[in-house]
Amino acid sequence: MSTPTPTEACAPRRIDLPGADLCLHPRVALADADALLSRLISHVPWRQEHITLFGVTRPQPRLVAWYGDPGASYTYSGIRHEPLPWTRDLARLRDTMAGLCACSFNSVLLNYYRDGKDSMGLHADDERELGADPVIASLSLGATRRMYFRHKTRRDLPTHSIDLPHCSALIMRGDTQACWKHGLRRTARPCGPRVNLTFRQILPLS
Ligand SMILES: O=C(O)CCC(=O)C(=O)O
Ligand SMILES: [Mn+2]
Repeated sequence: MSTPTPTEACAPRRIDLPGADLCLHPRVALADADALLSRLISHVPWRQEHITLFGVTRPQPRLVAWYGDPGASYTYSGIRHEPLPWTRDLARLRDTMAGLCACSFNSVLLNYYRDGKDSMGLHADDERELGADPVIASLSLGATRRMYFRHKTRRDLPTHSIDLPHCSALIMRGDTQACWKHGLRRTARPCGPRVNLTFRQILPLS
C-alpha cells in the first residue's frame, strides 16, 4: 500500500456501515489546537455527573459541560442540562463545524476523558429534542481514542471501531442514531487527556 500524500491523509472518508451515514474528517484545520485543548481543560467548569444503574449510583467515568444558545436545554442520561453561554473558542469551533457540515448547531456537549480509565458506554444520541435524524458533529482533541459502533438490532453485523485522533471530526447523520449505538471503552494503554465536543441542534419540544 502506498503512503498517502498529505492532502489524501486529510481528505474526508466515508465509513460504510449499513443504515449509517458516517464521515470522518481525519484532520480539521484548527489554529492552535494544542493550546485550545489546554484552555478547555483548564477553563471549562467541568461537572462530575452521576449515573444510577440497577439501584447503584456512581460517578460517570468522565467530566462534562454543556454550552449553547439560551433555552437550548437538553436532557441527557436523565439529567437536564441548561447551557452555559458560548465562549469565543467554542463559538469559533461551532462555526468551523457548521461550515464542515453545511448545517447549524445551537449547542455543544463537551466530554473530558482524563485518562484511559474514563469512558462512555454504548448509547445513541436519539433523545426527542434532537429530532428524527440528527446531525451530530463530533470533534476530538487530544489523545486518540477508539469509538465502537454496534447495530441496535442486527446481531449478524460485527462491532465496528474507528480511531478518533487529535483534530478529527466524525459527522453522524441520517439514520445513524436510529440504527446504531456508539461508545468508548476504557483502555489499559497509557493514554493522555482527551476532550470531545459534540455539536448538536436542539429542537423546541411541543
Ligand atoms: O467522546 C466521544 O467521542 C463520544 C461522545 C459522545 O458520543 C457523546 O457526547 O454523545
Ligand atoms: Mn454520543
